[in-house]
Amino acid sequence: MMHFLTSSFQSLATQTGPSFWLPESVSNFAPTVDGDFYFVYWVSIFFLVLITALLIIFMWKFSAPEGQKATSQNDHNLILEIAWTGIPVILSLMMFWYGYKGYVAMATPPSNAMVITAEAAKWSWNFSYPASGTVVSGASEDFNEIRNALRTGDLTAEQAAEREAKVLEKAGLHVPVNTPVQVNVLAADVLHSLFIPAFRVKKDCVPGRIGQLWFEATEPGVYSLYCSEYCGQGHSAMHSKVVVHPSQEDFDKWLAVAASYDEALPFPELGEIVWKRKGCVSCHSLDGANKTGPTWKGLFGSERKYTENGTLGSAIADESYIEESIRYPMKKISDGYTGQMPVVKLTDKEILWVTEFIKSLR
Ligand code: HEC
Ligand SMILES: [Cu+2]
Repeated sequence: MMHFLTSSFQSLATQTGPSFWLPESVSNFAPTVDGDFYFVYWVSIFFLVLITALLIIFMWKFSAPEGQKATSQNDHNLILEIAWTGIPVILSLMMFWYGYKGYVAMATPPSNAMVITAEAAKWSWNFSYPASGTVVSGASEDFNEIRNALRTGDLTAEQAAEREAKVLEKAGLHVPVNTPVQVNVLAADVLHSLFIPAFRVKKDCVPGRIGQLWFEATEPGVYSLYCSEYCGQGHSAMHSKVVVHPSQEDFDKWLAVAASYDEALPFPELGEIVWKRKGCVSCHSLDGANKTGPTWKGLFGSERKYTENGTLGSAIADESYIEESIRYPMKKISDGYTGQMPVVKLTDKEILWVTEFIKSLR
């Protein structure tokens, strides 16, 4: 009977498109999670209706004329009491059992899963593919720009989709379809949480701890991914996309492109790509506006005041000052800022390009 119940609730949930309550349902876990949801949902509706209806009927049926004292003929009914204790206990245990079984399945990634690391930092994602050493940006900033332009009418839906597709050529979380994927989740600074609604998976990113989630995407497409733990000023902008590729070959092709820099470009342009891809964009502006970190406009060659080990100092922002600021962000803290810059591991080349980019903003 239990099996019959779950499978009938699951069949309610087998559609892959979004439903009234839930988004698209496109992972191995989605049908079971949705089945559990609808089970709890219909049990709640059933009792809400039953209890409310009885309440109203009894109020009407047993009301006495004004002034008459209330009397009760029945103060005890064994069968009724067993029923209203036993049925809820059985229902709660069923809910616990389905939840527990689902939790165990979600907490144990298969050993043949493809491993990806997702690192959350204020306020963007980085995805790395250890098998190939590739790091790819979550590109929150680009997606936000597109979203805002769509809202203000500067882009049509079609143009926005085109721009988004362009960003996704290099950014976002990419996975092949029908392949178990294990995502190790890290946090560079504060609590974040990785949430992919269409897959029904979510995992908190806790600094100093390696969390895990896994899934198998069942339908090629592009789905939302975002942070679901309030993590400060830029929290609502911390969203990205999951791209499910129709085949392993298609995914491999993407990975080769995403990993590469077009090194024929001028250094400042490569530096601008690093600024976006490695998340510097969320704290450093190019237009003179100070965000969480100082703007890069006019930074190069200017005199910087800072605190190092509690003592004040100053220096001209030259190549070595910039390199040190990137490699050891907590060493010299610029005046007017707090030590909020994460250690972002850049290659020597990337540091060179970023430096040239900052130079070009003089
Ligand atoms: C979470 C916000 C944040 C991110 C992301 C971030 N920074 Fe910073 N950055 C800061 C803050 C805050 C400071 C000033 C405090 C300090 O000196 O550490 C700073 C300072 C700097 C400085 C020194 C500027 C000065 O005035 O002394 C450089 C250079 C720099 N960051 C480069 C980078 C690069 C390159 C990246 C991307 C790989 C990056 N930052 C990512 C917040 C951030
Ligand atoms: Cu966050």
